[in-house]
Amino acid sequence: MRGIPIIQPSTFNIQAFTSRIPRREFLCQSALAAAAVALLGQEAFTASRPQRPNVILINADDLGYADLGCYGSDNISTPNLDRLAREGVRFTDFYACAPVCTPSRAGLLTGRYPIRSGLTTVLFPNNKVGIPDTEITIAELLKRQGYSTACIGKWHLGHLPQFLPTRHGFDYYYGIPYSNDMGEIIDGYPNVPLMCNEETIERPAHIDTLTQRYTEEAVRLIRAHGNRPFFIYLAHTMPHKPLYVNPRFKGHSRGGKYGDVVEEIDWGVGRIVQALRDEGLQRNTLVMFTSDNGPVFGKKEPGGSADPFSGGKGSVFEGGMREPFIARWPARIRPGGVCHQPASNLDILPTLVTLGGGKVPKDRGIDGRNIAPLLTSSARLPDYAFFYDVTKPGSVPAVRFGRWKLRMEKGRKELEEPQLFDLDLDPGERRNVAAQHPEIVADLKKRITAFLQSLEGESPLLLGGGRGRLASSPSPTQ
Ligand SMILES: [Ca+2]
Repeated sequence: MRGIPIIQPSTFNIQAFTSRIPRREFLCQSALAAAAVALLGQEAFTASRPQRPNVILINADDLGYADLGCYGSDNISTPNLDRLAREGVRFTDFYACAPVCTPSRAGLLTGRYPIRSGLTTVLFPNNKVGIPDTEITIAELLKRQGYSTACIGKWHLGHLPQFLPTRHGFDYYYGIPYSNDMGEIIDGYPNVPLMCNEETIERPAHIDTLTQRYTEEAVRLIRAHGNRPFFIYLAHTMPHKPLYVNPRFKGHSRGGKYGDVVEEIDWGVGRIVQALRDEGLQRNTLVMFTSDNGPVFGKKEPGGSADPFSGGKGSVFEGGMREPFIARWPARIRPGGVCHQPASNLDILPTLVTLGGGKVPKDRGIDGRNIAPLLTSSARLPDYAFFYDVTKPGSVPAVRFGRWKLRMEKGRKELEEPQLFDLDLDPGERRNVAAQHPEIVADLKKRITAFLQSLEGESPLLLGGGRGRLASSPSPTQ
């Protein structure tokens, strides 16, 4: 690990790893070795479920809808992601469930709107809260089906031990526990820890090489695969600001510094796909790529693009929550598909759990649905309502059903009259057509009311709800 001193030694809580740490400086390598043992599998994988895929779920941070070549970027070159899309399916109407990091990731990993888990606002290093034990993550559900599980990258669902990935279904963790801007600058980097399992192994994390190191960790785990299926959740730290550029990629892109960091992520995707190919795993590995929320536009630093949408990170305009989503799985997904049906990162849990041979929990509200038919065929699923940024009790800022979007708020302020947009004709949400379609407005309002009623009795809000706390936070960004 580049000879950087280890700041905060402690012991792993994961029993499988505890006896395998000979020396502190080899912490991560030995944890990797232990993870490799886990991936090799102590229990024989029964051949009764041969079609269950390995899964690599890549989640970028603050990547805009239009920041990839296959989503229209003309100055950022992403040949590996473009190829992933050509060889799989690309969604045009895919949403993150929230426009900022923590709630979006909570929704992704639990399949539930953030208000259900209480993870409704961005967590900061001084927060003492995190993902509740009562939540069930994708990793926990896949683990029950015999999967080996690893989380690489930004977690952001609580940095205290009881909230870390290793306590929520992941056999292995390597990454930063919150955003890369959350700390004073030391030695040129924000004072953010890089962790391996529950140890800090580098502080401040040298952010400029994290994309590369995350990629190499994923590749090492792939190479250590055994007979058990695996799930790797790779949550890149970039292109969340402050942007740090790997020297290898400096000046790489026509899209400037921002383009450089996106192109490095793309390079990493290529490395991972190549590793799958080398190991003979590419046919039955489902690789998914998306982002947690929309772009931050450049003032001090260049930012991404959400064209043709309005708004960016933090907004319930489409630009804040509409994201790229690509899925490639040669065994089941035919190449070259483009899906226009709305879907969201809440759907990933039910989809993966079903493909993994499990069942979604029945004892709680799961808001996503299994979208495997959209991945593996040209079928349409029945339309259903997607609610934007469900993080406040008693209201939602917007809902989408089919082509229609009803917005109840603008800039976090409740509108006197809701506004209706036809996203097929007006993706930039510039023409309010509520007056022309009162029946659609009424129908969508009814859906909101029914949805809010269905949430009654849900878990109490962990963080107090709303964004007031976020707005008053002294930390630099979300
Ligand atoms: Ca983010």
